[in-house]
Amino acid sequence: MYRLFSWEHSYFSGKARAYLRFKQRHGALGDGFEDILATPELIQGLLIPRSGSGAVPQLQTPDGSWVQDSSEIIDVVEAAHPAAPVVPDPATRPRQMLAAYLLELFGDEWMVVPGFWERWYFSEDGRSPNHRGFNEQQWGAVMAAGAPGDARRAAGHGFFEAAFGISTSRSDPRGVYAGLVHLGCGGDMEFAWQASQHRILERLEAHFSQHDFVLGGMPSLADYGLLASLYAHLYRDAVSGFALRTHFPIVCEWVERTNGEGALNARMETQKLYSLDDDGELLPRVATSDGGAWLEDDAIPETLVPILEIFFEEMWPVLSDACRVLTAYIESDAHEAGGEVPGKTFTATPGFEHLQTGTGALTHEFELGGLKGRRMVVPYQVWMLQRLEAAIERASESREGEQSLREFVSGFSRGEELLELSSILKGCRVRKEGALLYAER
Ligand SMILES: N[C@@H](CCC(=O)N[C@@H](CS)C(=O)NCC(=O)O)C(=O)O
Repeated sequence: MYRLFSWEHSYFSGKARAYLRFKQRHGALGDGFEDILATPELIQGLLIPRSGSGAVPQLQTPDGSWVQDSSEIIDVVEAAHPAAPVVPDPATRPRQMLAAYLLELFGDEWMVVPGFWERWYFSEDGRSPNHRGFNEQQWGAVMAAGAPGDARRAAGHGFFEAAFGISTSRSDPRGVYAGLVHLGCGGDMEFAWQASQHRILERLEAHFSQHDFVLGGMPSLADYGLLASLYAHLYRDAVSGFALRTHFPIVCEWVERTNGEGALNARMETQKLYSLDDDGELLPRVATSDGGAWLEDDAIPETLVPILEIFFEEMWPVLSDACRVLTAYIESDAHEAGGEVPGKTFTATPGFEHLQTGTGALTHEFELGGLKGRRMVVPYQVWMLQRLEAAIERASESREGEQSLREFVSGFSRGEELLELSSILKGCRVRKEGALLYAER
């Protein structure tokens, strides 16, 4: 059996868990998986010694090896269990493949900023509405699992002060509050990120009004990437959860469907809807849209295009500039050939703060909603682009595949640059070993 070590309130845990539930529901995960609450005792005594990192989610495979980062978890499980695939085959569905990887990247590494911000903004002193109590409870439920309720809540409360200095979040940002600044979500920029998120949600509401999942009637990698932001932060957290349910009820229904729990009304791809035949007997039919499948002929749903447009408008310029900045750093004397580069996303990586904060060599200017900000370069995003590059190469092995992709991306702002990924990544390729990333050069 697989073991997933996760938290209910963790961004990337929601993505990995929903994906594993999908494979399990389809009988495509061998003996299945156990979802294990990653308490501090397990993190200190098991995860860190075995995998070198305390981040969640982490997956222990039946042979005892450890896998981390939700995308690598999905890659490893897809390779071991190819039935009920979540990644469209690049050879036969190149456009859907591209959309799936792009929206995974967008959900994981762009929507993370406003999702992360909403959790901590509405937990600050003096904010109204305020979900600090709920947030203390959900963190305390991990930190003091099994203790009485008041002790769990107190554990969350104490941790927020000790680790994040929550009462001085504006004057002396630490922990998560420092992370938001590193990600370019400090000062004026925070409302630009919120506006970006609202625009995405409006377009998702329109899309899910027509299709039950991103690519039709069956989930794909894109749904799990988007769920990272949508589940733990925007759906579960109290203030954002109220707003999501109130303004974007169809997106909420998709969250329940994709999360795969408490979803009877929302319907799942393994569920049947019934009507009655002439004899009053139950007559089953597929419960999800589009005949319960991805659209045929590698079609991209019309309502998905406006969402991809936001990726190309907002995120792609930042990603391509980040590649340029990382390349310059790797070529500089500050970097030792083949040495480590910063890792995960939420804050600057310990040991790399001087590079990833302020005007350090691994920071760059970016634009959002007409405002200019500064943020850190996140080499993990380069690793994600390398996965996309490999899939584009497979899709481009045939002339038709290459042409189909070219026509598709040419409809987006700077879209054709994606077909030049190899030259963009040439100077900044990274190698991933568990939690750590190393430059190839
Ligand atoms: N890119 C990773 C991110 C993992 C991650 O950053 N996890 C967060 C919680 S969602 C975490 O564990 N942070 C605490 C830590 O890194 O020790 C993924 O896709 O899984």
